Amino acid sequence: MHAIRQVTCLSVVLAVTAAGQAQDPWFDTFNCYQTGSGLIGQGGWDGWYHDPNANGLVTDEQYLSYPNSVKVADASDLCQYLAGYETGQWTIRAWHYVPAPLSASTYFIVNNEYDPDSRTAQWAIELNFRPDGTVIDDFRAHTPRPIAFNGWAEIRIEVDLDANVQATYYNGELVSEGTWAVRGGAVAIANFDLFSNGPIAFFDDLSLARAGVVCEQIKSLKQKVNEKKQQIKLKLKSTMDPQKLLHWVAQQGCRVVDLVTNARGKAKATVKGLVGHVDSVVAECPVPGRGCSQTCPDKTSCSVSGCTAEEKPICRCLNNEQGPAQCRCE
Ligand SMILES: [Ca+2]
Repeated sequence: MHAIRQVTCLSVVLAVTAAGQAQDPWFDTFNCYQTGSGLIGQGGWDGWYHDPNANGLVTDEQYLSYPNSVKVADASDLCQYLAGYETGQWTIRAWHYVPAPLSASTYFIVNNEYDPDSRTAQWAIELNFRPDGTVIDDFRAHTPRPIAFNGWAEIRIEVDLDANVQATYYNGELVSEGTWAVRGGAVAIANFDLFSNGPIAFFDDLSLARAGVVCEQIKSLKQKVNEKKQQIKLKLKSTMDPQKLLHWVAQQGCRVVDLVTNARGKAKATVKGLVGHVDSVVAECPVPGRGCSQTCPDKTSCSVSGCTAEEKPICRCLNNEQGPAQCRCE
């Protein structure tokens, strides 16, 4: 079967701030770890203060994106350090599955300070999923929201580090608003902590991406599979602004292919060494500082002399896709 799953704007691999300081939006689908393995030591995950007994399990028992999620239970206290997030507006997103009933609390935590070597930390967010069936913000005035048991629900936290404020949503409903570094300390996003006080919960598709960017859509995606050559040819058209470059990620299992749409919004790629089909195509959001810092007037008026009969004038970004745009022959 040749199938393509729905395109979603989920992840960004690299962004550059307007000031030029690199900050890498981050995501983890847990799909590329061996099912049944412990998460500590993979993908930058560690136990709280390097505790090896704080592990969680990569599992296919539940998942949002195929085939894995991570299961927290017992003493799980999984950390992902996130250095360098000190400015800008960000969206933290985690998908969460809580089997009913809860015997004790299970948590999603974000630290604004975290140093496992000096064993110091400060807490910005502590979402507390409680046995009474509600989720609350442990640090701020909040509205308790009902836990969406036995299904996937979105945790979304909109953080403005420049203004030191946040808004936390669960399953589409506002839980709390207020100061980000509410207990003091650095105004930063420093660590994700998946913590259980005993009961089972699952996390999938965790991401940290720039806020306020709108993903473009795929107009069409074709894939031609050559079983004999074990290769897939992909052809993608997007509805993107033709002046912007946009990256797409095609995934088959753990193989990832980066597709960069050109100024006409198209991309092609040949994926070798594969059989079957591409599992999914994910669009990265266009982000400030990436793509053309200046644009050609428009794609029809982009003109340059010296193009051969086979070539057309096309608008391209310079300097590794971060500089100004220029019309050239391709
Ligand atoms: Ca997954």
